[in-house]
Amino acid sequence: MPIDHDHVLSLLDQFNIEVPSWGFADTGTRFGKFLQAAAASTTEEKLADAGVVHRFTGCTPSVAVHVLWDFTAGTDPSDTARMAGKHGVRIGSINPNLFQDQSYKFGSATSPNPVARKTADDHVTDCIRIAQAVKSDLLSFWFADGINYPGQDDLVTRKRRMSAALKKWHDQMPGDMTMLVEYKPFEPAFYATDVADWGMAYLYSKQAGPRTKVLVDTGHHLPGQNIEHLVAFLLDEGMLGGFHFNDRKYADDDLTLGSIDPYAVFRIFHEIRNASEVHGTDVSKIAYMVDQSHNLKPKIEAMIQTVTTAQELYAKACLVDRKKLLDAQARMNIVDAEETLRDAFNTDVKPLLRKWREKKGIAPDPMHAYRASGYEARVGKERTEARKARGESSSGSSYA
Ligand code: RM4
Ligand code: MN
Ligand code: MN
Repeated sequence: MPIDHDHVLSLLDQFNIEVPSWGFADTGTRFGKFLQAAAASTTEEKLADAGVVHRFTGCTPSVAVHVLWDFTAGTDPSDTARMAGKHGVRIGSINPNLFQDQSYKFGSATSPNPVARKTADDHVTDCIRIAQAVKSDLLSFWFADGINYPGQDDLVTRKRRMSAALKKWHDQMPGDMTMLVEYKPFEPAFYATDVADWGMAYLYSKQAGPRTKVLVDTGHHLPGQNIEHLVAFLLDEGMLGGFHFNDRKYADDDLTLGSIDPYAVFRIFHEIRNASEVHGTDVSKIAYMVDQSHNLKPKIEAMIQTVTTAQELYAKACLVDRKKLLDAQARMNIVDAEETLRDAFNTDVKPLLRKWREKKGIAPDPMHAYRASGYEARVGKERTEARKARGESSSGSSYA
């Protein structure tokens, strides 16, 4: 079947990806950080870098922010929104920080310590206020809550505490705000994590209220999990809120998307297109976000690579011949059905993407154009000077 270019081009128009502010800062592992001269230290620098990614890729109009790392207490959050606008982007999801305060040693929402629960509650109230001030309609929760040893705390009591907290926060949100619940099987809790998998996230979300959905971070699964299957399942239940894109080989590695298994990412996109085109599911509200930690690659290059890879794999999924697939499935011809997917996956979509960029008036090869701009070398010099002037050696604090 000939490729319907216009159809894919218009689907690409609707495919926006949110980049995380923390992806531009110096990060590392618990063994150490390797500093990059061009890494962003300040919120303004992170927003400027996000603006650069948007300028060269044309599909990252919003930036996810982490409340503790990107907003300063006592300052007006709408200043940050204005700053984003100045750099050609807007503030996207608001990520509360429920894991760094000392009071969270035994958890936040699920802690046996009422002081910790109150601190978490106050923080979420602040986050809702910040979201309103910056005109964001997405609150994205990730909990480090859990226990390290069997018997450390009562699992059912913790479940009830989580449920009650999420319900309260759901009801506290203005009517046009949605909250996302992210899950993760381990780390930092080593024995039992309170929101450990998509089943728990689904149930907590369901109980919290209709404006709560599940967030699938592709790195947050135990080895062997069939992610596209749970994506299809959540979509059909109207419970898929969004993604944190990254790739991994072993654990929550936060590598660039598609670096390890691009076919797996393609299969996720295939299920999304399938839900829309075969089952009529509304997929327009899915929040596509990147959650990566670029500790070795240059930050902006890693982000451009991720975003263009996501576009390529999404375009390939748009090319799956659904009629042919349905027909092969009806004939119970496994080989034909599978080949329909492989044909799309193996199609070279680079010319299509060049065409899309041409239409948008941006350079056909974003990485090449970015490198030619000399941005990294320039800000590398400027930021090193600025850090020196502030008496800092690295780009400041973040979790990794
Ligand atoms: C987690 C998770 C969250 C992120 C935290 C800091 O592993 O992926 O999305 O906000 O890290
Ligand atoms: Mn994540
Ligand atoms: Mn993670």
